[in-house]
Amino acid sequence: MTAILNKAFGSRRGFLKTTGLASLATLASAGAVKASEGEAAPEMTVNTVTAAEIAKLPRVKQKLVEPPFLPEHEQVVDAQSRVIEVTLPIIEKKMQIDGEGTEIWALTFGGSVPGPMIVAHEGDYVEVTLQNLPSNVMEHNIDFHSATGALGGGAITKVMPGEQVVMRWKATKPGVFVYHCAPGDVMIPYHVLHGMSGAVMVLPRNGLKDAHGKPYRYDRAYFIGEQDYYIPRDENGTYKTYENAGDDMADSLDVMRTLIPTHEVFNGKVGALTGEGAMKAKVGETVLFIHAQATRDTRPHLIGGHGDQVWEAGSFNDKPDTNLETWLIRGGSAGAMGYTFQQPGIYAYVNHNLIEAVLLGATAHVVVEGDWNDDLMTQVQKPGPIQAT
Ligand SMILES: [Cu+2]
Repeated sequence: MTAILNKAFGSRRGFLKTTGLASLATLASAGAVKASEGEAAPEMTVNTVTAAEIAKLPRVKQKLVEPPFLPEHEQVVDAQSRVIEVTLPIIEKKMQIDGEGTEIWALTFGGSVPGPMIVAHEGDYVEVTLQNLPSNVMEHNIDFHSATGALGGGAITKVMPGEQVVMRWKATKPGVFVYHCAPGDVMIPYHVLHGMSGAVMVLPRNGLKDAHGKPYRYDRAYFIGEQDYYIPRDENGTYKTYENAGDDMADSLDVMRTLIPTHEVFNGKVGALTGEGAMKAKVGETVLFIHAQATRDTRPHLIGGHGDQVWEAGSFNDKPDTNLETWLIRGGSAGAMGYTFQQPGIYAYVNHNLIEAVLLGATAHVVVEGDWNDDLMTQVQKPGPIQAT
């Protein structure tokens, strides 16, 4: 782990300077960096000028909502940076993850898997109040891939049950990004594979641009968080249940080591985004789909549609790819795809590893209303007996 940190931060010394005193203690407690190697404790440096300037910025309270929905936001804003305030409660809760009643003690940001989307604009500050509810049993933190320094904030946000911490990061890079819990060592995969990830969208201040550099606006946006689960089975092959959060630790780490998920789902459970939960759109509307997977590669595909504009790796500074049939979301990243619907009907939005889509659960639906376009497709002849030609 120390070697990994050295690589990431150039040197251990540089890393410690970056993260400051508080994180030294938290990292030492996680066993990642030993605090007793003779180095003086680094001093916390506070840029008072910047702090004073930030204090004068307008503040916006963003009410987070359960995915697939996004919080209310503007696509285009003026040059004035804002401080976006969000409160993110951590909730450990038992959840059913399929139609057969399979359960997991999920570890969640905001009570949902994935955690809620946070939306900001480039140059804004995001001020996060992270609350570890008193009813929880585990220590948690948050690593924002959109943030710079201190393990994405993981080093300065460790909170025990009953505690809260407030941290602020500057949105310097426009794009879509994963955030996740990363409390150290085996707890990192354990927490993330129990649901503890979400996403951030940092929009350019003047909004998105398409592949030709023209303004690109969406009528709706949805957040699809894909989650792999590794549920332990008993000797009869039945999925096991546990009394408390964390009780499945040893068993589930054993299943994770196989790298074979028992479930691969969108938004927490099999069928979360089908039927009542299906996403909705109208013919002619442009819909932005943000797709995140915190650990595993996935390959979204809209059956019957296309990826008109695809920011596959998630950076809005990059020119989007166009007219893709399937795109890749690297494990540990988020990507965005915009599509203008041309036909009504029920579209399946899937992970095009079809085993994962159909057998493991990675399928969503988009119900689209509007008029059918015969020019784009029509059934020339109904099914009937084969005729001689
Ligand atoms: Cu956690």
